[in-house]
Amino acid sequence: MEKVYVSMSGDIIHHGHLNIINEARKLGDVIIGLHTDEVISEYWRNPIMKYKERLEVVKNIKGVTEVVPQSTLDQVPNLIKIKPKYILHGDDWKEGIQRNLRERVIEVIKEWNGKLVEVKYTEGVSITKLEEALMGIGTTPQVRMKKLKELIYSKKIVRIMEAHNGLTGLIVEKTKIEKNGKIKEFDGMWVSSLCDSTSKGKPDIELVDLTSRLNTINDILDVTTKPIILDGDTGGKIEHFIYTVKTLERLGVSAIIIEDKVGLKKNSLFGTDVQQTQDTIENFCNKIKAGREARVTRDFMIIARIESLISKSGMKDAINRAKAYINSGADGIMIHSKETDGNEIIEFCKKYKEFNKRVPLIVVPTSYNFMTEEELSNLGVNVVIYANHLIRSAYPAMLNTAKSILENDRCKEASENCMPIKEILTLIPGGM
Ligand code: SPV
Ligand code: MG
Repeated sequence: MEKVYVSMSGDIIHHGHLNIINEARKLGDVIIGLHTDEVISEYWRNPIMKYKERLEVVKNIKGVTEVVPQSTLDQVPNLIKIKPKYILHGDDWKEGIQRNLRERVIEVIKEWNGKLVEVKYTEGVSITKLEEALMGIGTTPQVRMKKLKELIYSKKIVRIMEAHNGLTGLIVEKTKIEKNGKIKEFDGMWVSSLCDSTSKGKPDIELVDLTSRLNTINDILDVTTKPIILDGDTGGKIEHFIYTVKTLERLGVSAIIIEDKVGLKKNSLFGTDVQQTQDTIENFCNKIKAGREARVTRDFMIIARIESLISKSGMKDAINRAKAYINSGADGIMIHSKETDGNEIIEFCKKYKEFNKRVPLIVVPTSYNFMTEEELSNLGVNVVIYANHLIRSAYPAMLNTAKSILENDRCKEASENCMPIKEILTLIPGGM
């Protein structure tokens, strides 16, 4: 029998896949190159089922002779090893992100006279559509909450974007691009105190109370499935923080980040231009411990944010605090800096790498914005938060529209920069 190779992720199996396998078995012994978990998370998202589980499913499909791991998105390394006579694939990879992969296959199989057989794409079914349907069904608080930890422990770097209402939540949930053969999207949402307060027209001084913050969170929870990290400001009094943790965990928020400040909190990016007081290490450690004791599951993360570089208390203080907070049970450390050259962040990360006991490291590169995710990941950063970019880009656009109408005594000119009415009417499904 000839060898026939079919590459797949096997995470969501639909009749399109079965059709390809059926065609493949007419030509010989079907060998499935099953994408490893790393491949799937690298080019797409965290797999719903782990490799071992997917292996169980796929090897039991009628007509499958063997399943081998495929540890790159490109099937060529496996093809060189196996040298199958036939390679089967859906004919939908001629364009888009898979085009280069296809060309490489065609080139390499010439060596042993292999043949690429392209099976007609099964209309009306695609994983993207199935995923959208799943998103429509929604998620549960437990499933959503766990996702952040799973992502942190399986992805090179977790990419978080701010959301301050349902609409921005949808942008974070749904925006995808194709780049270098990979699908890129955000992994979750940051409910920033700055953006939540600003969108309510209020200053970022812990004035927007928890009830109001919870309303924002609920609006986002209603229309999304990705994990949420709440900017919890100082966390308030320990006695209050305990209740906050319980409430957030019950709702399915994945993490709260609290900063080691006391008194009237002001935004960190003011730096030393405003009076800000750091908490004592002892008191902040007690807050972390109280939060940990209050939570019901280990899936909910309490992340400690260090403000020493913001308050100019020095690197040594930042390092000491990081060690103390980790020892008190913090599930992650966020180190903040407003320096634009990134040097103090680089120094902190290098020192942090040498810690014996480490927890995930989180950064907010608003000021040192030239640094890429890859650079940060190489420094040992696990989560990058783009903390304010949706509101900062929306506000100038809205302001210009308002000014244009005043300027022109009509809305024709302003309309040119607006999305078409038809598009806004159908942006959110279910309105017709
Ligand atoms: C926020 O987004 O509210 C933050 C991050 O706390 S920063 O504004 O940089 O302090
Ligand atoms: Mg904040």
